[in-house]
Amino acid sequence: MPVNTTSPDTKTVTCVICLEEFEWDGREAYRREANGPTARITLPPRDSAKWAAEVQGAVLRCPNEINRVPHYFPVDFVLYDRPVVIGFVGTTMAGKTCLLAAMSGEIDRQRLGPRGLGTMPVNLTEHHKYRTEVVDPFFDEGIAPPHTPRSELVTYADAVLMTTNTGRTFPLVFFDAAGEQLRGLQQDSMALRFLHRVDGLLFVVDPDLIGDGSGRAGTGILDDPTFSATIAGLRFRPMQGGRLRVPAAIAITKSDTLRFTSPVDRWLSRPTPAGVDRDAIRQESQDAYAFLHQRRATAWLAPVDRFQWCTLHFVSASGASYLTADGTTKAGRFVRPARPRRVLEPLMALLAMIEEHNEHARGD
Ligand SMILES: Nc1nc2c(ncn2[C@@H]2O[C@H](COP(=O)(O)OP(=O)(O)O)[C@@H](O)[C@H]2O)c(=O)[nH]1
Ligand SMILES: [Mg+2]
Ligand SMILES: [Zn+2]
Repeated sequence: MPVNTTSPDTKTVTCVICLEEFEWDGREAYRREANGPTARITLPPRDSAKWAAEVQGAVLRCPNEINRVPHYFPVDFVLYDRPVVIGFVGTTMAGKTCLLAAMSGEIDRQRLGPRGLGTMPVNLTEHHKYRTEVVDPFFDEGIAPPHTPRSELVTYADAVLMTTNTGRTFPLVFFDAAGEQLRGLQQDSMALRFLHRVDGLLFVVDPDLIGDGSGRAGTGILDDPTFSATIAGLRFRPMQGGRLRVPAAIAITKSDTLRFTSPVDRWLSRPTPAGVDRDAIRQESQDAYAFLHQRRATAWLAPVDRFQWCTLHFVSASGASYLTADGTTKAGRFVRPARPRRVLEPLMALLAMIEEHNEHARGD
């Protein structure tokens, strides 16, 4: 871009939908009309008295069209610190979609408030659609989020604008990195942008796939190839002593199925701490490590060896068991409305590690 057309408000911003970085002049924006079409507008200068009113509801158009369809996201997401990007990694049916819906619902219900984190309302159409179509039915009626077979390796899942009690505001963006088709990882531009940009990884472990420690393997499946593919894909990221400097957490999900198993029972019934309880995180990590190790689930423990910082957690997205279709019950629902257990613990641990160790997440 020629220098003389660059406005003093120009800055590099990140699209929260596809993670493309682009230059934004601080002025060009769009406004969604009632029925779809989006009108181009010019925002007044930032120091203008009209700015605050004009910026309400304004969206940016990302220059990176997906399948030739443009996408837009609220200006709010580029007005504060750069986004913190969290990726959910795990095989199909591991429980990623349910865990994400549980976390997103807990965040919307302000359950991070007592822990010093809040959200600012943003009119992100995608978030509202996700909330009304997926999160609310899960919380209100126990309807399982739809299982959607996908062709993409990495997909946008949800974004919120977080505020901390120290006055920081940043977009928190969730991506689903199922990697159901690992083939072509290096050619997929979305997957590459994600691997370059991701600030924290959440590895989702399905205890159903793991044996009970008596030598009987749960399903005979001894690995989650999405873990190894993601770790391999991150090899160009900064390392320290051979370990990746990207914070990671392992969430053993569906822990409601282990609620009578020690030590899972103790963790599931434990009250939520205020803020981040580092001693509790260390103890739970040790317990969860021992739990997986005893069951010879060593492949699922790979992140502990490969990442400089990795915590482990027992969580349940639904807090209740899943009903299998048997003629009387409809497929795709849990016995009760969702009552997630400890789903915010891995997120709190990741955010604390990111804050502490990731230079980028501290803002510009
Ligand atoms: N009991 C129990 N089952 C769960 C839980 N989360 C997921 N499931 C089961 O696992 C299935 C797959 O979950 P899903 O989130 O779609 O997995 P994904 O393919 O990794 O996104 C669901 O349909 C449920 O049957 C949970 O917290 N508790
Ligand atoms: Mg899914
Ligand atoms: Zn984009």
